[in-house]
Formats: sequence, C-alpha cells, structure tokens
Amino acid sequence: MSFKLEAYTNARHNVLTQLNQISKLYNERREHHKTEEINELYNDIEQNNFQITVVGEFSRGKSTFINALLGKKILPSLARPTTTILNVISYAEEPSINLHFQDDKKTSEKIQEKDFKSLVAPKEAIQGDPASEKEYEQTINYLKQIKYARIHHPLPFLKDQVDIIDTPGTNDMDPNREHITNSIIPTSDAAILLLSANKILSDSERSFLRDRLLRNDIQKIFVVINFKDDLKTEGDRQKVIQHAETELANILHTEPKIFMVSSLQALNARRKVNGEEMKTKRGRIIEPWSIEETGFLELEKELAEFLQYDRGNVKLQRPVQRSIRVIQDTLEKQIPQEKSSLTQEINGLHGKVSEFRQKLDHIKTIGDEALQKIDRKLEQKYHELTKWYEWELDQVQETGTSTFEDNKYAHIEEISRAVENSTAPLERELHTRKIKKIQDTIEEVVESNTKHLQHEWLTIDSNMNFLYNNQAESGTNNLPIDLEEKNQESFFQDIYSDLSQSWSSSSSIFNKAFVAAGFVLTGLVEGVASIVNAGLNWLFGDRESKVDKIERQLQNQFYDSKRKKKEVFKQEWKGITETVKKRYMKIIQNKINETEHQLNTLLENTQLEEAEVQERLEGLKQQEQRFHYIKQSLEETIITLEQNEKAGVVQ
Ligand SMILES: Nc1nc2c(ncn2[C@@H]2O[C@H](COP(=O)(O)OP(=O)(O)OP(=O)(O)O)[C@@H](O)[C@H]2O)c(=O)[nH]1
Ligand SMILES: [Mg+2]
Repeated sequence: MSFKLEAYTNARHNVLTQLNQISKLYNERREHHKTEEINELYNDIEQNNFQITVVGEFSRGKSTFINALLGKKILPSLARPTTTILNVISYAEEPSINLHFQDDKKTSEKIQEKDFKSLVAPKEAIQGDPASEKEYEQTINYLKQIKYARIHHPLPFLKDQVDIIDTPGTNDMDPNREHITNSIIPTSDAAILLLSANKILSDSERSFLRDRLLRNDIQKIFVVINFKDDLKTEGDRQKVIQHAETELANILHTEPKIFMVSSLQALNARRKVNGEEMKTKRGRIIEPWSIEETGFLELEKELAEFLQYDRGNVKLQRPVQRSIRVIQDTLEKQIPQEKSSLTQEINGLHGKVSEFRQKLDHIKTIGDEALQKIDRKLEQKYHELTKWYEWELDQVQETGTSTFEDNKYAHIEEISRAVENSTAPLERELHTRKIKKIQDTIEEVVESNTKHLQHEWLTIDSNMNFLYNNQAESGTNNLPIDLEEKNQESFFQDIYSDLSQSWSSSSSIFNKAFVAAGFVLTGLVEGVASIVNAGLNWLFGDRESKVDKIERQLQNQFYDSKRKKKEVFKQEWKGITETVKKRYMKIIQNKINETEHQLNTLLENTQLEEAEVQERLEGLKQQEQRFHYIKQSLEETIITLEQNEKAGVVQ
C-alpha cells in the first residue's frame, strides 16, 4: 500500500508518549488540574483523525473509488443511484458496522454487513406491486432517521489515522441529505470531487463546485476524473484533462491539479493482489490493469503528502506548543519557588498565606464580575454585528438584482449564471470577513474587560515570587515597575488561537456542527432554475409577464437565503461565544488551582524535617530533569514538523 503518513504517524506517536509522561509527572506532583489539561490534549490528538470526504454526483464512482483505496469491496456500488447515507469508514481490529441516528438521544445500533448492504442500497420497488412499494417506502423512511453509519475495518490504509467518508450523490433532491453532505465538507481535511471522464463538468457540478466546495478552503479539494478506462486512447485522455483544466481554471481562478483514474480497475488490481479471483457473470476470468496504469498511485501520493505536511502539522503543532508552555511554567516558576521554600525560612508565613488566600477569593470575584461584563458587552456587539451583516447581505442582493436588470431578457439559464457569477464571490468574501469580525470582536471584548483582572494576577504572581524569596511585603499591591511595563502576553491568548483553529479545521466532523453551519447554500440558482422545470404552463399561465415572475422568484430566493444566513450567523455566534465563556472560566479556575497548589506546597515544605527536606529537594531535581528532557523532545518534534513541512510542500 503506497498510502503512508509515516512522518506524521511517527511524530504523533512520539508526542503521545511524551504527553503520557507529562501527565504522570503532574500526577506525582499532585497537580491534578494540570494532569487533566494534559490528558485533554492527549485525547484531542488521539481522536484527531484525518477526514477524507468523497463527493460528487450519483454514479460517478464514489463508492467504487473508496473501495479501491481500501483494496476491498466494502461499500455497495451499482449502476444506479446507490449510496443513501453517509458512511464513515474507520480503523478497528474487529470489523463492525454501527448506525448512528439523527436523534442524538437514540443509541447507535449494530448491524450485520449483509443487512447493511440491503439497507443502504435497497432494491427498488416493483412498480404497481403495493407490497413491494410499501416495503421500499418503509426502508426509505428508516434511512431518513440515520445520521451516518460507522464502518470499522482492520485495513492498513485506515491505520494511518484516516477516516474516509462516502457521501450520497449530490444531484439528489432530498434537502436533508444535501445538508449533511454540505456540512461535512468544511470539516473535512480533504474533499475529493469525483467527476466522470464521460461527461465532464455538468452545469450542476459547476454550481456544486462553486457554491459549496469553493466556499471553503480550496487547498483541500482534489479533483479526480474517474472512468479512465472508458477512454481508449492516450489522446482522448489528454483531451478530457485539458478540457477539464480550462473549465476549472475559470471557476477556481487558479491552476487546478487534476487526477485521472479508473477506480474500477484499481479496485480489481488490488483485489487480485489480495488473492481474490474475479470472474464475469459468464465465468470468464477478469484480468485487471496493473495498479500503475490506474492513476491511483499518483493521487495517493499527493493525498498523503497533503495530509502529512499540511494538515498534520497544524494538528500536532498546537497541542505540542501548548504542552511546552505548561512545562515551561513549571520549570521557570513552580519548581524554583518550591526549591527556595525548602531552603529558606519565611517569617510570619501563616499570616502571609492567609492574606494570599483572601486575594485569591478577591480574584475570583473580579473574574466573575468581568465575565458578567463580557456577557453584556457581547450581547450588545451581537446586535451591532447583526446589523452590519444584514447591511452586507443587502448589498449582495442589490448586486444580484442589478445583474438581473442587465440580463433580464436573456435566456433563464444565462440570467441565473450571471446572477450567480456576480454574487458568489461577494458571498465568499463576506463569509471570510464575517469570521474575522467575530474573532476580532471577541478578542476586543475579552481584553478590554479583563484589564483589571490581568493586572491583579500579575500582582499576585509577583508577590508570590517575593514570598518565596522571603521578601514579601504584606499587603503590598505595588507592582515592580518593570513588570507592569513588560509587554505581557494576554492570559486569554489560548482562547483566541483556538478560535481561528476551530474555523479552519475542526477536530471532529459531528460535534462542531456550528462551524459547518456557515455553509448553507443560497439555493438561488436552483430556485431560478426551478422556474424552467415548472414548464410552459407556468410561464404563459396568467397575465404576469415571464420577466416579472423570474424577478419575483429571485427576490424570494434572496429573502429566503438572507433569512437562513442570519439564522446560521446567530447559531455561529452562540456556539462561539459559549465556547469562549467556558474557556475563560476554565483559564481562571486553572490559575486559581495552580496558586492554591503552590501555597499548600509552601506550607507543607516549611514544616519538613531536615532529612525530608533533602529528600524532597532530590525529588524536585529529578522532576526538573524529566521535564527538561520531555520539553527538549517536544521542541525537537516541532522542528522536525517544520522541516517536513518545508521538504514536502505540495506544489
Ligand atoms: N468502467 C468503470 N466503471 C466504474 C468506475 N468506477 C465506478 N464504476 C461503475 O459505475 C457504477 C457506479 O459506481 P458507484 O461507485 O456506485 O457510484 P457512486 O458515485 O457511489 O454512486 P451513488 O452512491 O449513487 O452516488 C458502478 O456500476 C461501478 O461499477 C470506473 O473507473 N470505470
Ligand atoms: Mg455510492
């Protein structure tokens, strides 16, 4: 199997081992909140798989393509619309299939492979046979309740932390399924758009690409032309690729990278290598192409590099950097403080400690008050931002309407294309500005309402240092000047870096739905196009002119799309601000816990006998060394990741 994410997998393994060590060390130090923090980072990495989502219209060969990646016929594929639900394929030693339901309260259900196949690819009803029609309808209704199926399989391909998602074809009229496919795309690490060499880029494919895929990060879209084997000569293949390149360059505005493959041949090649003998219905042995001819190896190589160097780095760097920061604090602050508390006497210690405790209570109050202010301010900002957003949406509508005016006597498809061409870039750009505005607003609100709080913390930190060095002036609130002037990083920095993270890449497909919700499609083109489908009767049915009708439809579409977008905006805002508030409280709680821990250690240390003091000093030295060693190893990992990134940049 050529698909390997080796560098990433090694780095990941190394990081997990180190985090495990750190967690143990904090456990020894009885710093339970830190153990917990590190464990969370551990779990994040552990659960963080790469998600490759395969999209395209029905019968483009998505399921066959995935089977070929896997080297096994796992997903049903037929010459008619087949896949009905999202199938998430993940690694496990034991194969199993579980259905997860739309209703989150309902527990997932295990299903046998045989039943699964007949469920997701149900036999069509025999026309005119009520019993068979009823059965078909029941199956379809059941399918609607399913959110996704998770297929576990012990395939080496998936062992590199890859989840692969098979989606139902998009030219499907069910808006729910469309919505699921839409919301999956922005949360995936890579989307593979499958086209057919036989009918390159239909109108609906173009609009799918523009309206949905391009609303996201273009980097993660791989365009794959399937059915290579249907083109007989190399010349034909070159022609199709060139045609696709020109067409796509118009839509993408960049040089697209296109792959041509035969999924069917690749699947057969791999099945043969795996010892399967394949025969036609008449018993003739099928001789598949060699895997080199199928175009699969180039694609897999590119995919692996992309995941490894681009996505992999992002996924690992953040938790590594965060844990380095946690260790650094321990090495620079806590351990030296503890050492000095073991080696010198502190006058009037108990009194001073109880003063600190009062200060901590005070900090808690200030923190709560600041949170209330943040809450109020965010509420106010929400109204301002909504107004801003509505105004921007109106501008998009105006552009669309004036494009309509300029083109209203053209053919309806031309009208809709012109309207779409003028509005889609504006919407994309608006989405980007919206994200930035939300992030900036949150940062500004949190920072401006926590100045006092942050100042108090700095005072406590510096007093703590004095205390350990036996210089604490009881009751002093004066910061040493250099401390105040020093440009301190905000305590809440982690919140902001996490925010931009959660927009650009989500760790899990299903629990960050609010991020995905930003990509509800406008429905504009479909809406206008539906006028065509409504037929001649509709156009000539009454006195209202055709142009008026189209315009009315267009305005309805805009109205509807704005309403949806505002609703999504509200959800996004709500999701993000809730997350921010939770993290804010956690950061404060962690800092309080940390200070309390230091105070307790201090009290304990000053009561030790001489022999115990020596023992403890020895213990601290050892901890120090272990922390140093881990920190070094993590820093090396970061360097390796950066080097890999440079060496493996996907062109
Ligand atoms: N000749 C040839 N046939 C292919 C290739 N890939 C897929 N097929 C066939 O095309 C048909 C449709 O394939 P599927 O994999 O079911 O397509 P799909 O995109 O998953 O379709 P839906 O699930 O309905 O959206 C099946 O009969 C496949 O055997 C290919 O590369 N070459
Ligand atoms: Mg399918």
